[in-house]
Amino acid sequence: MINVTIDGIAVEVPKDTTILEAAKKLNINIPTLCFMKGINEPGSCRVCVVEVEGWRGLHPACVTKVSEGLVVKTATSTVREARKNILELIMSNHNRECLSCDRNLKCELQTLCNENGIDRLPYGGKVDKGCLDTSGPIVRDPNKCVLCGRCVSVCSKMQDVGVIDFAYRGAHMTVTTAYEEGLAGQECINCGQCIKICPVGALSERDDTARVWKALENPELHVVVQTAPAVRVALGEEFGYAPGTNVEGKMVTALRRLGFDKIFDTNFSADLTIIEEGNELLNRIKNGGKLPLITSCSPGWIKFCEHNYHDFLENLSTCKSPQQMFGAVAKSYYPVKADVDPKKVFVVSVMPCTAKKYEADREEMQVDGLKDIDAVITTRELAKMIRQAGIRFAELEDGERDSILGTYSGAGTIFGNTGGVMEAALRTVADKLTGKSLDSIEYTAVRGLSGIREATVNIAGMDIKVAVANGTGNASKLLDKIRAGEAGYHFIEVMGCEGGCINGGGQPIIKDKSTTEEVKAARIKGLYDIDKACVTRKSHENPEIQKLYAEYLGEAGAHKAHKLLHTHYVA
Ligand code: HC1
Ligand code: SF4
Repeated sequence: MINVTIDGIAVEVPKDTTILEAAKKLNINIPTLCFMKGINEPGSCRVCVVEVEGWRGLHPACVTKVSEGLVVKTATSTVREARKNILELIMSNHNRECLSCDRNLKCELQTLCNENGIDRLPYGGKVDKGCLDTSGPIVRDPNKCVLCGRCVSVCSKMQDVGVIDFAYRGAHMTVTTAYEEGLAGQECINCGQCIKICPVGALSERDDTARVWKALENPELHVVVQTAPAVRVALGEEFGYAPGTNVEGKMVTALRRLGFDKIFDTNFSADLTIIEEGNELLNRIKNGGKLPLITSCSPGWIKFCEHNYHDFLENLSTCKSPQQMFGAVAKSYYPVKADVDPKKVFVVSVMPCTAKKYEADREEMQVDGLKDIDAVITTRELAKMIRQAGIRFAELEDGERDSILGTYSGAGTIFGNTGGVMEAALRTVADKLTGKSLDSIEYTAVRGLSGIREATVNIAGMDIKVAVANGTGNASKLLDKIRAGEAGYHFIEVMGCEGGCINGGGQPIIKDKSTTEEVKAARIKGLYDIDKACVTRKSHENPEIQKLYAEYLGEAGAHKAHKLLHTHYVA
């Protein structure tokens, strides 16, 4: 152990601890900007500089390791003045449209300026580092970029994509794409993890709220909405609730107040996905089909696979994602039952995911010329609409979802957690294989937050080997092992974002990034708690799903189901 003194307080820390970590142990907050533990640790922005007794100059606390007897001062006048100068220089190269910025009040740079005595901006402010990129669902504003490099690291190291990087030198340095093309023309998977890690408003999602308002105000349209599993345990954060709080009831009332004709649920179509995907898995196992079967509900993952793992395209389940399945039944089965013109049904999705905007616009995602989904907004955009409508969210009564696409099981709910799709599928497959309604339904081996999880599940005497990978970076590792013949499975779940949809690129921004893991865990717990409280916890026992098959679809995988609910992929 090493003894150090920080701001006059002695502390003992293990070897290789940084000054930043040692200070944290003493509850001393050294401000940071570029630093993101385990993801981006370049020590480049210099916001975290401190004084060390006997050492010349100032030193970045995030990368300087402690040594025996070190005496550190984190807030001397020299340190405070240096931090202020650094922040003033960063602000001089930053488009200061704070009042109208998407990140206003959640901007780390704004907080740093507030907390470090910036009350005037002595230098410039007009920045011209490139054009706004609005080519796809991920919007990039180079003039707000502060060159911290966090997005570059997330995209390359965590997601294994690497479509953005530093270019040019000195004052001309920018973060950009190859040939400075729009992100939509690149191999960007639209996961939005760069948005979430950006400390300022340089990255955001395309705002589709105007299209939704317009549809809501069009008396000719019948506007229905679905909300993804993970939205209900995160939306509350936008209104002051703790992460993981289930605000489904208030969300339903808010959606009704906004003017949606029907409030439905993606959890319902997640149950539908399980019927189709479970059937596909059993067929592939029994009939010698392509294994492992790999889940296909995460559009970021699908695009990643199409770009980088062509040899696994046949392994992907042909099932559309729950978002798309919902749209397909909302424009076929629902109009028949509700006696409305399918051409007048406008389907809005509220998703925790930015890639769902891309998925909805894929050419294959339509049936008989009707797009499954007409508009996708993120959890953040829904919060924006609620605020714009002057709705006081906390004061709302709980509302009930509508029939006939609104009832769900616990299995459909846990889709939003990494491992959830796998567990939901196993609940149904186990009942099908044994011909019984099993009581033991919690497959805890596939739960958790570790990047890759593997298990062998014995069902009706058959060993089913499964694996779960969350985040495309972890998916790469798993698929590389399979390619090298070092691993083999029957069924794999892949989600594009670490933690699954609860951590999607469209979820509320976590202002204090050091709490990210706790926030993820709380949202995960929120979904498992809902699952536990559900009367029906298996997809095939959802009465609205049973009715849909009995009255409209017929058998799983049969002609009608195939036409509406399945798709193909592009090499
Ligand atoms: Fe997801 Fe899914 S779980 S992909 O994370 O399969 O977005 O929540 O809606 O489609 O159901 C997202 C979440 C979501 C789909 C489902
Ligand atoms: Fe990279 Fe994902 Fe951002 Fe695209 S959306 S630039 S893949 S992190």
